[in-house]
Amino acid sequence: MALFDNLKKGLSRSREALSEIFYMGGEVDEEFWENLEDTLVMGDMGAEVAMQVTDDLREQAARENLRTAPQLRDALARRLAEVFPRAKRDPFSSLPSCVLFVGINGAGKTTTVGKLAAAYHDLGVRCLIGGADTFRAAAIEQLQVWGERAGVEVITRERGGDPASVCYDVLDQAEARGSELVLIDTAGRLHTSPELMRELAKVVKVSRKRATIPVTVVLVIDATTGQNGLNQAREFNDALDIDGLIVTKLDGTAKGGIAVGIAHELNLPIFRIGVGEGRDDLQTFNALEFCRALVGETEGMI
Ligand SMILES: Nc1nc2c(ncn2[C@@H]2O[C@H](COP(=O)(O)OP(=O)(O)OP(=O)(O)O)[C@@H](O)[C@H]2O)c(=O)[nH]1
Ligand SMILES: [Mg+2]
Repeated sequence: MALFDNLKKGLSRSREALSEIFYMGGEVDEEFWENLEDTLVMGDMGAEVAMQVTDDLREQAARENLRTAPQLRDALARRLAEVFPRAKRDPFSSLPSCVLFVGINGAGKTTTVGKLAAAYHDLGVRCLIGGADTFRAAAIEQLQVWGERAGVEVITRERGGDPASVCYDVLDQAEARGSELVLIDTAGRLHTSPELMRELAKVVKVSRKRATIPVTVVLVIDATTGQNGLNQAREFNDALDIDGLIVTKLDGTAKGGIAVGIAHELNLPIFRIGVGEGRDDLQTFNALEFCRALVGETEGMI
């Protein structure tokens, strides 16, 4: 399946609501614009983005005489795509690079590390996985399974080990081996726990200090958490100064619009998106493609 089809399939539930307003059967009238704004708000994009985008699109529609559903859809997708800040540097392809994955429990950190390791190993990049989730024994095993699947070595410590020390070891090893891409998994934690956030801040600090290669901190967010994802992102960003995002579980959620809301609110780039549990279900983020999949592009008149 082509990447775009895969993304479209994944976002089908998010798209349903938006699609409906393009099939009202009536005019592009006041009600249409109100419906559009409401639908964007309901789609987890946030009130500010919804208002701004609707106002801009309304002006554009008047100026350019846009009246058909395909024209309006296209303009909407383009306008929404502008909301996303562009990544200045992609930490997975600008090598050498060390990336720390942080986020709440179950967001998809370990899976994302596994998918990336598999993809870049296949491309011939010398990868190394660091297991700084020493909190659960199962976490180390899960990462090792991914490491075997990807053909990439995992460096970790026994359960209960200090996560910052793991990072130190991993970066030592990476340097000794000339690893090009170092992917470090951390333990999930609630953004509301100051103690655990301090521990993570230490992990980041130690890694930045030890590393001789650029260190990027990536927040992994589960799209299905909707607005709560936005709160998590704010707290993690305040505590750690996040460099960018990976949004997971965009397959089958009706809350895909949260990606727009978070990227806008925190002004952070999205590096990758997760669209399934398998090793190939991770895609490079393309704002326009994403917004087209979100808005839909079927034929039809309003
Ligand atoms: N459908 C879907 N499931 C995903 C995706 N990414 C991860 N998952 C699933 O989400 C669950 C949690 O993923 P993990 O990678 O273990 O999450 P984590 O952030 O490492 O969790 P903790 O280590 O407990 O904090 C697993 O069942 C994954 O298969 C995705 O993009 N789509
Ligand atoms: Mg994990």
